[in-house]
Amino acid sequence: MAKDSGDVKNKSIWEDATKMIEKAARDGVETVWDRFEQQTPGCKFCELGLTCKNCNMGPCRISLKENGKMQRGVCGADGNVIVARNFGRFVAGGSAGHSDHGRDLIEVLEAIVEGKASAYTITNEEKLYRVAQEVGVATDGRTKQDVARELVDVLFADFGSRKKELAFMGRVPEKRKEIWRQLNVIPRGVDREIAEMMHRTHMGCDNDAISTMLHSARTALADGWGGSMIGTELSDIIFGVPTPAASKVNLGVIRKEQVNILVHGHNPVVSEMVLAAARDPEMIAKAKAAGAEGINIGGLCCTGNELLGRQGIPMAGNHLMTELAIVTGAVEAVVVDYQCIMPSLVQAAACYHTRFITTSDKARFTGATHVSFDTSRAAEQARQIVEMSIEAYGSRDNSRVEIPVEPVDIVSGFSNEALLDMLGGSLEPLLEAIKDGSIRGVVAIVGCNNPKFTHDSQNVGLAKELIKRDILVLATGCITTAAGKAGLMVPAGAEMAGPGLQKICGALDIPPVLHFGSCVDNSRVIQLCGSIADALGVDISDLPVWGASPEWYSEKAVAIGVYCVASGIPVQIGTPPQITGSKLVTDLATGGLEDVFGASFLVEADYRIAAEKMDERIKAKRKALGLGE
Ligand code: XCC
Ligand code: SF4
Repeated sequence: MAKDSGDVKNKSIWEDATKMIEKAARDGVETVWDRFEQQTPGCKFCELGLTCKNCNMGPCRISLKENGKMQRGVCGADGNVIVARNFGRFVAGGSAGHSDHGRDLIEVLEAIVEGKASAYTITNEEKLYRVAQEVGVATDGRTKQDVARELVDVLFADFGSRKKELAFMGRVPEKRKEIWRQLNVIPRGVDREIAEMMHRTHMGCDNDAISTMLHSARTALADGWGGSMIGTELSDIIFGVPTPAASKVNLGVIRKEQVNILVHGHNPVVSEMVLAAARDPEMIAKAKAAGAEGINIGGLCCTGNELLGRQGIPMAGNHLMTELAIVTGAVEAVVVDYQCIMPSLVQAAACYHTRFITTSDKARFTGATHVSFDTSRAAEQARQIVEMSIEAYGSRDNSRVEIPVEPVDIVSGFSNEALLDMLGGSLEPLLEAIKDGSIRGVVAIVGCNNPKFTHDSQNVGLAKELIKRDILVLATGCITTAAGKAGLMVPAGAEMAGPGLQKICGALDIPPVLHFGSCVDNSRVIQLCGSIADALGVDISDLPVWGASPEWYSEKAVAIGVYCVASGIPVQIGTPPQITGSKLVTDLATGGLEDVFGASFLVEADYRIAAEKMDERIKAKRKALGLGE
């Protein structure tokens, strides 16, 4: 993992990245790799999770005493308790991020129903009715307005304290629910579980590491089967269900002769409007009057994934590419909503003519241009943003522009609905392929980059290693860009797959790595696993499936990992979270959870070894199900 940071090839596997890292150095732009070096080595106590700042008798830090006994904090908390509390708050942070995003979509749907958001509409009525029925909203003979209004109420209630379980619990296989019942971790309310985690981890509350860890599971489940699932489903209802479409990926999607606007963050509510404004003939005419050939919208991170999946916009890059996209010198504006937006983008943008435009009052950046986005004025504000970008085009210095590569092809837009469609309306052909071993297993690789690894080396390495073994890969979050750049997201990418997967990809004309959306869309993955388990009459933990996040960095990634494990899906991660100071907690996460949830974490920094270990378990699970190889 540690590497000679002097060699640019150790920073990223991509040519577009390394060329822009070199240009950044020439242009005097500091990058994430520079700062990573300044911050290395990290604080040992923090790495181990053994620091506590939860009260003002501290801060405290724990080390092993000479006799091997753990020291205690001023209050008496030992290392196990401190590690579990820190981890619990980490999970709560991630769950809060996804779930608040989900809540924002309920508010948009409510505004649509109330006639207060004229720029938005219910695009997919069929899904509205289907989801409403699932959560117990009567639909017979009712207008879509009526149904949507009640759906809004049901989903808002999911955030509160009056329910015994969340609305989407009907999607959980009964066997899994029984496990949760026994452990008392059925999620009741999204905000409730998050708030309870903050409460439990206050000094003098939950002082039993295992108890805190179990509530981490409940909190994460409220994210996966609650907040994130609401985010996914309502985005589909409002903006449309993703369907397969061709697009392009890498920094080459930035066009020298166009006004380039990059959308970044997570929530499609703003970026969909910016895209609509950029397609407005009046705006295009203005761009032409300013000397450009047109307006180009490119995606970064998960807002990019949302728009790529539904609207087919090209994808400029993932997490560690966001600064480098600006370094091309050809970006007029970066328009952001929230999450994973490096504060450094303000400084990077200031080195060029680039406007850095924030839109969420929850995510303000000192030095940014802020447009306080209001869904009742969405169209007007989106046009304002596009106009600012056109204006910025006038001050672009083309002698500083360098677009390092040509873009490559990608097919995106898979969703459970699209998958079912391709399979002819039933999961049966997929189950058959799993049963006969053409598809030996399914792994969902979940986004993120982390400068602790050579950028995308693990993401791409793991995906390739898995498809070679006839394991279908579903990609969400930042790995989508990586897999796309590696040629794994076009049907021709199946050449790199094993013979079984190759055959299936050929028959369905699909890539071996399917673009499954943004990070909230891991809700699609758990739902799919639930459906497969139900169809086979087994528990999710019996399936030959895995989650993986080799280059994870964020609190949200840990929330996803925990809800996957608690749902019975084991998860590989490339680096451990800050828990290794507690043997109790570490053993639980990497083994003990197996007895509780039928799944646990595998920490493995080398994708080759990770793939081997994942394959071993897939073999064992297939055998237990009576399936051949
Ligand atoms: Fe963020 Fe979602 Fe991770 Fe990418 S993948 S770095 S969380 S943008 Ni979700
Ligand atoms: Fe120290 Fe306990 Fe306060 Fe944490 S809660 S800072 S361990 S005294």
